[in-house]
Amino acid sequence: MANGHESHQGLLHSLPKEKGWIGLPLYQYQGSWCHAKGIQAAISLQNHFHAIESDVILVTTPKSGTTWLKALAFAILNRHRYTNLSQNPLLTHNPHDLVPFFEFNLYTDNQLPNLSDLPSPRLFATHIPYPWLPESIKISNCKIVYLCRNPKDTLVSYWHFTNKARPEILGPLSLEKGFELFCKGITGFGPFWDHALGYWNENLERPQKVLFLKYEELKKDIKYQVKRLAEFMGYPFTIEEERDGVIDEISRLCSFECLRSLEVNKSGKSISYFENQTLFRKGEVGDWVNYLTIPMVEQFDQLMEEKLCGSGLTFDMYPQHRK
Ligand code: PAP
Repeated sequence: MANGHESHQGLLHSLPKEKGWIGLPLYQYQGSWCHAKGIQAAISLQNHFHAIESDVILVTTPKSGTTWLKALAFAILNRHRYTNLSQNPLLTHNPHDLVPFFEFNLYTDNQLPNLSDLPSPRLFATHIPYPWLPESIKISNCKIVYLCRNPKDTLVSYWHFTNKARPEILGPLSLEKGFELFCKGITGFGPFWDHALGYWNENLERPQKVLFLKYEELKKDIKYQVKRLAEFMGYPFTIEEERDGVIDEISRLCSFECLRSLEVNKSGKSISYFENQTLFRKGEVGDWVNYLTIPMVEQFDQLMEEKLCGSGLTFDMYPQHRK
């Protein structure tokens, strides 16, 4: 395990490197692609983080609904503190400011956060692939919630987002180039397939430990998925809460339309230098049909078949009737 600035630089020099999407290089570390700071933070996390049983860890690949999942988990776990909706911090804070990322916030730039005073249950988020998680997260009884999104929409969302974050001097990244990188697995914390399958397989083996959610299923029936999430985290809704419309309230508060309309999400920055408003683009299933060409779709479908064949992991690619 690397330690200190020099050994980190030494480690980076030894790794395969590719030009990333936003101008920062991505390095291939233990099978996954990541920017230099993310690798440093992941190593620091492995060395210093101690999970406790009540922790809840939210995991996603970038652009698969992280902001939504953070809002939902925060609203569910804190619902007794903020019974008056007008006082809910989600109305005045971006979800990324309420649920910290291990790699972008807590362990970035060699910080060693003191997490022992955080109220229980502690809620954290990460894009880190399963093999990079600290042992204490893997072996303790803490809970992992994984949210996945169909890879075509994830790719299109990632492409839009990174183009907004690219320095002007580099000009926009073409969709053809983004498509090529995504298919080669070169995305932040990618390959997408390995990331999703890492958590999918853990979910199959230990469903009490890892909950596997899909963006498209949240879109289809948010109330059912909110109930599922609350039960899994150990905070199920009571019959009275259900009767009083608490699930509806949380679903509405965390919806794309509601979050996007809030002042706090129209300006300012929460993750690194990314503008909050870039986190709320379209929020739909199936937007990829407006971008990918027929040859791209054919190539992608073949790749998806190869990568996911036999795993049991499937995705809805088109919008479905909502409940
Ligand atoms: P991150 O990984 O950088 O945090 P993340 O939140 O995972 O980003 O992804 C943003 C996507 O989720 C955007 O998708 P789009 O580009 O296809 O529009 C964004 O619109 C969508 N999104 C953000 N909040 C919500 C929400 N509350 N409900 C549904 N989709 C959402």
